[in-house]
Amino acid sequence: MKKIFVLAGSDTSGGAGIQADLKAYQEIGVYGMTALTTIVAQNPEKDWAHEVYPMETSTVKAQVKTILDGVGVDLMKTGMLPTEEIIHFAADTIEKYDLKAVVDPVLACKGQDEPLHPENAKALREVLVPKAYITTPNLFEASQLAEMPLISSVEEMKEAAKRIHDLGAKHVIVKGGPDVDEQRAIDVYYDGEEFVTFENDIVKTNYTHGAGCTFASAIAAYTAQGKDPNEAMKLAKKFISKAIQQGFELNQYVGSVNAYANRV
Ligand code: PXL
Repeated sequence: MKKIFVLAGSDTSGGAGIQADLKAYQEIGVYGMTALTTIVAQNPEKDWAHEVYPMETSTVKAQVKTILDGVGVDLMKTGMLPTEEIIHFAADTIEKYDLKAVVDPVLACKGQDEPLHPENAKALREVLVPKAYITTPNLFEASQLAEMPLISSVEEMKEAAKRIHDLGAKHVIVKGGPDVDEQRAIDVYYDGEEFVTFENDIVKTNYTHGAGCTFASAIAAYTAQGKDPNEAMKLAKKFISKAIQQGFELNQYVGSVNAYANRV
């Protein structure tokens, strides 16, 4: 059994964050271990506003010690990292244990185009993304990492992918969205030599909570199983398409993707 260590936040509502990782790993057949960096709660009295409760850095470090000194892993994956200190710790961990890392550079929850903390974008750009084997920014995150205005075309996605590769990330996957194309789900892959563009029809649904996390988690799982990044991305794209097709409502505010869809 291949093992992945996820350093990410808990999405209390269950579709994104560490919950998305564990569900995707279970479906794909990889063993997941988690070090929790922060807890995101959603407030039903405030239109489902996301409230973020970071963990103490010492608590994060204790979990990482359990996993890396106590067990050992084939791959590390990062998601929401709430403070500069934890971002630096993630980068140091990759270095110290010589890990292959999939970095999902989470800056905000869906629909919120303000980074949780602007200094985190800088730390991701300067210390963590340069150590990534694969990084998977969405359009907003890619624009922040590449220091570009908000991306709205495939050409700009490619330019951002190139700039992020120049930071040091070996493989860059920029996840598309309706700001680029309302009909097609377009993702751009770049490895420093060639661009590969992946396109699917967009599934008309609002039940997409957790889509970005689940896609990145599936890429991590296939990579841990030995697939190269391009192949991992193709398989992950199939995985997330099915999960989106069978997304479902949680409440009046949100619906989640459904990783289980890949079994049926
Ligand atoms: O989708 C980004 C994301 C990542 N991680 C956690 C989250 C969210 C969005 O809700 O809660 C923990």
